[in-house]
Amino acid sequence: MKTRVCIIGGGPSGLLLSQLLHLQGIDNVVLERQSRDYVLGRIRAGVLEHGFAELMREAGCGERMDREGEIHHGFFIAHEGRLDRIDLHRHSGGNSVVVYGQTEITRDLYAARDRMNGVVIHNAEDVRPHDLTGAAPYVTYRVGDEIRRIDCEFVIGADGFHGVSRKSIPATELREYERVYPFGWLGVLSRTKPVSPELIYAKHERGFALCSLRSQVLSRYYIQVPLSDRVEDWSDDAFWAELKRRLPGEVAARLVTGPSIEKSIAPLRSFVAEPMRYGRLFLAGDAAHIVPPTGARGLNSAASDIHYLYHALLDHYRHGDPSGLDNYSAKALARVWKAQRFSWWMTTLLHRFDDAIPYDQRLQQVELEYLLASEAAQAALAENYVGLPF
Ligand code: RFL
Ligand code: PHB
Repeated sequence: MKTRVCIIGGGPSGLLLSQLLHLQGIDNVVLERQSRDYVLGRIRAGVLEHGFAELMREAGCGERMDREGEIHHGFFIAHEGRLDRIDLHRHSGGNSVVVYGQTEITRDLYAARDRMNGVVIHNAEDVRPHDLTGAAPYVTYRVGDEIRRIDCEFVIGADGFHGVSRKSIPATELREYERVYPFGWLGVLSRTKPVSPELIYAKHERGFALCSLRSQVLSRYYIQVPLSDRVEDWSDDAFWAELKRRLPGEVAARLVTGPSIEKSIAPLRSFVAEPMRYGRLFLAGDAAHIVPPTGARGLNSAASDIHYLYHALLDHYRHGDPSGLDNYSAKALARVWKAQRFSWWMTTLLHRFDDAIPYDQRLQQVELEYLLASEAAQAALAENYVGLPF
């Protein structure tokens, strides 16, 4: 097979780029290791920044998001038994976020790819990019016993943190920065009315908790757990009891519980690989960088990569202008590092760190006191949470 752009990974990054390029007449193919059902079974992000929502609309995929997604103008921080509200709208000059699940985003993107007869190849095994530094790269993959080959002009590595793309870059060409946190998030999805119309981020001596939602009948809750915990160790009852302990009394009292329809543990990690380009391979999204989910930046950072990459490829194909592609890595990384900083800050502010010395604990406490007392600090939080400009 021959195409212009071969995209490895059929998650939100890969599908969004595929859709945007196709609308501009730029031929592309998506190679996804898993089945579609598997990809749609992942419950991940829930909060989209304005720029991401705009990109979905530009891709012709914003209709259901605009109809079913909820606009949120603020969220709460729970601490010491009380709730304080961060007014995103007021502090960010009228900006807001959209609460709409990554699963729904992915579903809408797949539907759009189907409508346009976009080529998305599922269950592609042993995907491997080749000749990335030459003028004619190609990608091979296996279906059963058969090895297939796609010749292309560019390869996009949008295959997530565990994908093959980043690993195809020689170690001498890549610098990796990483921080692994000594805890994870245990997440539960339940068909219950959310405890609060807006998200609640809770700091508690027993550990962090988050009350989020997908709709007015679908709740998503998380609690911080040690890395040694396994999902099987947590019955639904144990989860609800622990979540309640970490919430202010009046919130816990109105929490509606029910059976979990999904339950999983996600480790928390910060990671950046530099540069995001190697020859004709361009990395995007989780393939190049990940953040702990506390600041809701992961998917949103993936979207800004796609925005830069899309425009760079357009300039290349429309005007023969290579500058966008040449500047892609530096431009994307400048924003990526700001998302890293914000995610690290919000994680450090709200989680329990078992190795914190009393001095650290006082600093964490005063950081929160300062935030809640300072309009300027809340404006900095709001500016980052709603998303820095692309
Ligand atoms: P994905 O979603 O991991 O998709 C990559 C795709 O590539 C496929 N793949 C391969 N395909 C072919 N060959 C290979 N060798 C391959 N290896 C892998 C995979 O099967 C997959 O389909 O990366 P992408 O597209 O860059 O999207 C990134 C987002 O998924 C991620 O950043 C967010 O989910 C992070 N995140 C959040 N981000 C937000 O912006 N807001 C949030 O509220 C938010 N909440 C979260 C989150 C992530 C979480 N977890 C579980 C890590 C909450 C959680 C709990
Ligand atoms: C979610 O709803 O899954 C979610 C929301 C906000 C975050 C992280 C995850 O910061």
